[in-house]
Amino acid sequence: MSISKTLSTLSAALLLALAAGTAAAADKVKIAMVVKSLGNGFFDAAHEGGKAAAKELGDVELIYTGPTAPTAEAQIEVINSLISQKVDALVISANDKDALVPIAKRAMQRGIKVISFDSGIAPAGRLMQLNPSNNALIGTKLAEMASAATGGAGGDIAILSATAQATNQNIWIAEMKKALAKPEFGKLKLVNVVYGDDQSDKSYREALGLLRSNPNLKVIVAPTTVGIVASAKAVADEKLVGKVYVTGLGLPSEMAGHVKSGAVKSFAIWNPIDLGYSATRLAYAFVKGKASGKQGEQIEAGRMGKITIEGDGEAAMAAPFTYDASNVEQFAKIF
Ligand code: RAM
Repeated sequence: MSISKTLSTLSAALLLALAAGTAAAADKVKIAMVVKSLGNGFFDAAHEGGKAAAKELGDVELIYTGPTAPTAEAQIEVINSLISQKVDALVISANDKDALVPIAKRAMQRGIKVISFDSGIAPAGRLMQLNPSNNALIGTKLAEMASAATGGAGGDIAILSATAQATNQNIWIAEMKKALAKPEFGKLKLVNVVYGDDQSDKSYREALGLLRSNPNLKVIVAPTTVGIVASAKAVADEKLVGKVYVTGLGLPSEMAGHVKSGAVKSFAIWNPIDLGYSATRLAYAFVKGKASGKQGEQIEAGRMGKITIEGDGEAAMAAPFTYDASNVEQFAKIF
């Protein structure tokens, strides 16, 4: 075979391979996971789960994205661009349940399946919401851990949350307040709620503010993985370990050192990898016409089994798991 013939055979083969590659990409189900903000370890773990689901399904292209700061405005911009890219599904952790409704509706009008997970969009703007756990259970858990941190003695407690608009934190705080109204938590007094916006530096400054303006503070409860780390750091830096305890929702990988230092006795979380995995699986089922979001529906979610849609188009995963000095190191290797 002449050199030129060999070359043209080669380039023809190359073109065929390229064409096949493009076709395969075009046939793929495009699922975009839009998180509250990038650079948050919790969402990195959810992304891991999403990638595992995409790999198992085989025909999924997973796009992982979100704004740099957790605002609804920035998230709307991201979603707008995903609509232009003609994704098949959006899996959103919302920075504001109401502000995202119009853009989510626009996406749905164009045939894009929109579901929310972690932090929900209001029912009009999504086909379903996947909660990591039962909301009341999370609220009670937060109150229980705060009480345990005081050794049952009670005293002043404060909450350091994410953004003031975060759907999930606001629901959990409301549920925690309901729990605190019960006689068994009568010795705990909630003195303040502040917002660190899921930014490490702002959360740290807010935690310092709480410590300095409440000299009798016994516990900071941070129902956010960003806020809990910043609070523990503030307690350590202010040399208040043993006097003020931090608890809330955190990642074992980010909390192990603070449990060791004594700033944190216990904290809780669910598996964020499973959450991202399930949300991706659910989005796929909607795209494939295997789910509609109606109450009672059971949706196939791979290794997580079937997920059942309850009232308001919501579904919930497992109970939060508690971590302390006895198990935090072991789980720190996973998430
Ligand atoms: C932060 C985010 C997320 C929340 C966790 C517990 O990472 O606010 O939405 O679910 O904390």
